Amino acid sequence: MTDSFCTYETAWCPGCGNFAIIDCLKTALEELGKSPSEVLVAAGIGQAAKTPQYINTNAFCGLHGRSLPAAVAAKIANEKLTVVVNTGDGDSYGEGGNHFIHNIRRNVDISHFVHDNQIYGLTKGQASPTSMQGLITGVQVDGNINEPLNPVLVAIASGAGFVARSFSGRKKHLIEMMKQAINYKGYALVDILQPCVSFNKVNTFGWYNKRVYELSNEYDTADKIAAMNMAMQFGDKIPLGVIYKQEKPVYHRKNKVLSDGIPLVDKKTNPQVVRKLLKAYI
Ligand SMILES: Cc1ncc(C[n+]2csc(CCOP(=O)(O)OP(=O)(O)O)c2C)c(N)n1
Ligand code: SF4
Repeated sequence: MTDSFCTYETAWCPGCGNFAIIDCLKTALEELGKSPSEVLVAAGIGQAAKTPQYINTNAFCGLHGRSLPAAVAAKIANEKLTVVVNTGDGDSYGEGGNHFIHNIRRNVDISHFVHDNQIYGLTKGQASPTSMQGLITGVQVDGNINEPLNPVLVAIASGAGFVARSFSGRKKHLIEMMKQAINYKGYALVDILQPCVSFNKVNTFGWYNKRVYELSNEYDTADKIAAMNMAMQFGDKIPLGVIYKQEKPVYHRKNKVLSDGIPLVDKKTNPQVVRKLLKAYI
């Protein structure tokens, strides 16, 4: 890996899965031949959401759960930008859960990399939407009573065209998933299993490592029902890989104004039309 995307000192705990994920992101971008100015990394709030601060690209750090609206807006304005959202399971599936579902329907061409440590790391270990039932935390002292959300299943059921899972402990696999997601034309989710060494003492590196396995080349990524069954496998065995893939029309081709291929930022605006519009509101 070269250092075109830089290496910064971080505030993450030693041993956190975030280190491997950011390394993989930099490698994936480099291997795809991207330069820092061509890329936007967006995030909400959390430990994973600090990623844009530790990588040399354009960055957006926004409100909790609001990384997707900003990311899709940036992509709509400038189709040439490679837009990657890197944020946590709480931020993406909890606070940002509504955006998660509805941006799948829009199918803007962005990649969404969720650092899924099954806990709220930044706020010191409360249960997140993907926390296992029974998980004891500082707040859920008798164990988490809620059932976990299955983000991979939700994404497939909501109509996402590219849905994958990887693990921060399998860097080669993760780089490949990131590259495929970035190259996919449309909304692409990679749910990335990641240990939080400080606050999730159950779903550790060893816990994931014992369970994960990579899908074989024979697995048919186009079969939606098979993909939903595969997505439901999350226990003693956890499949990694592209779980579902289907080509779909992207937002830019569906939208009349954008479908001419000229990025919004490069379009010429007629000042007379703008003046008329403004006058209508005065
Ligand atoms: C609207 C709102 N609710 C709650 C918080 C508090 N908060 C900040 S980060 C966070 C959890 C982040 O968890 P996750 O997205 O899983 O990321 P991690 O820190 O584990 O990487 C919470 C609950 C907040 N800042 N804003
Ligand atoms: S609290 Fe957890 S998620 Fe946050 S930096 Fe430490 S190990 Fe990583």
